[in-house]
Amino acid sequence: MKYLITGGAGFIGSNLTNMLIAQGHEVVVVDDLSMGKIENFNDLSKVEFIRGSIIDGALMESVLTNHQFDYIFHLAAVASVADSVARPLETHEVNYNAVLNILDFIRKHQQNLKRFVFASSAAVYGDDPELPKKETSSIKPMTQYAVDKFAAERTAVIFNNLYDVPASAVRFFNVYGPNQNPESPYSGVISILLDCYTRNLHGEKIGFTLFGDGTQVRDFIFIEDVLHALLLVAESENSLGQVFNVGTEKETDLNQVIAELNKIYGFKLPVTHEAARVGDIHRSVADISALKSLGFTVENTIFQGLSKLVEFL
Ligand code: NAD
Ligand code: UD2
Repeated sequence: MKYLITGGAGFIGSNLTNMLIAQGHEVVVVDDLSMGKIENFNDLSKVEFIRGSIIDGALMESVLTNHQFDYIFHLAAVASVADSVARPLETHEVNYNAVLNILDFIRKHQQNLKRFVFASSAAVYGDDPELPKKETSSIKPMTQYAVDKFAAERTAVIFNNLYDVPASAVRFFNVYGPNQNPESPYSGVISILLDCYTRNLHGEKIGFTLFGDGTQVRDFIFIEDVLHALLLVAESENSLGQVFNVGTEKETDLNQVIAELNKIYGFKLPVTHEAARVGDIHRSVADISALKSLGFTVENTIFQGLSKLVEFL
């Protein structure tokens, strides 16, 4: 099969690319390397890598006219909520306008596509007290990031319904695993934490900055489970035109994550507290009944996932 993965050099995209390549598929990646890294690929010689931005319409049109894809995973985005708060206009260009453009090229040029899968986010639900979040829960975006993710997933569904572009969307909760770039201050909290532990192990005295009191709750899902969910959604007939939460249905607060990592590493990480981030959500946990109806099961608890990740590093 032939796959296009936008954002394929990033965290989720590179894990997906490496898995598909290992299974013998052809993969084309478009990534501007703003967050992703070439080194994330296990074997660059097997990837058709195109360095460029998804907001470059001419580039995307040429990619979508020169290849016929079986599956497209659209993962490229300004992927951080905090980054989107700092750069709302750029976020909108990348996270919404580029998606509309790509869907329109797909409508014109990709007649044999089996599925376009759009990476949306749990951020669309906002901080509404109703938990767990179902796909039918109220949508209360609190940032430009969340507004654009919701708009783009609706556009994907509309292109499915009006123009027969086969499309589905997934709302990721908090994904963690190898290749999550810890260098950006906006990276996922688990990758930042692991970077702090590793640097302390190597003799640096690095403290972790905890925004808020650590009682914020997330539904952390390990990358292996996410890849499984992505393939299920892409390949299932019943997922056509639908949106799926991708989480574990388990709540973990940051204090628990730090306590577990202190146990795994065998020392106590120094922590300093700062005010909660603007736009931060206090509690987030998924209802994944819809994903389970496609045959999904969660294989890794947060503690199994963290142990595997620490071993991998
Ligand atoms: P990531 O930042 O590691 O990956 C995104 C990739 O997109 C990067 O490689 C980056 O270089 C690339 N990119 C950014 N702007 C681009 C542009 N204009 N043109 C081409 N490439 C561009 O993030 P990730 O965690 O792998 O997230 C993948 C997708 O999943 C994103 O759409 C993100 O919003 C969504 N998501 C992730 C999480 C999570 O927990 N990681 C949660 C919810 C949603
Ligand atoms: C994640 C996704 C985001 C969006 C959202 C959906 C990442 C990087 N971002 O945002 O794309 O889809 O989920 O709800 O996965 N924190 C600290 N110290 C740090 C870094 C973070 O205390 O150095 C806190 C942060 O304030 C937040 C929590 O950790 O309360 C999780 O932060 P995050 O950036 O990992 O993820 P989140 O949920 O903001």
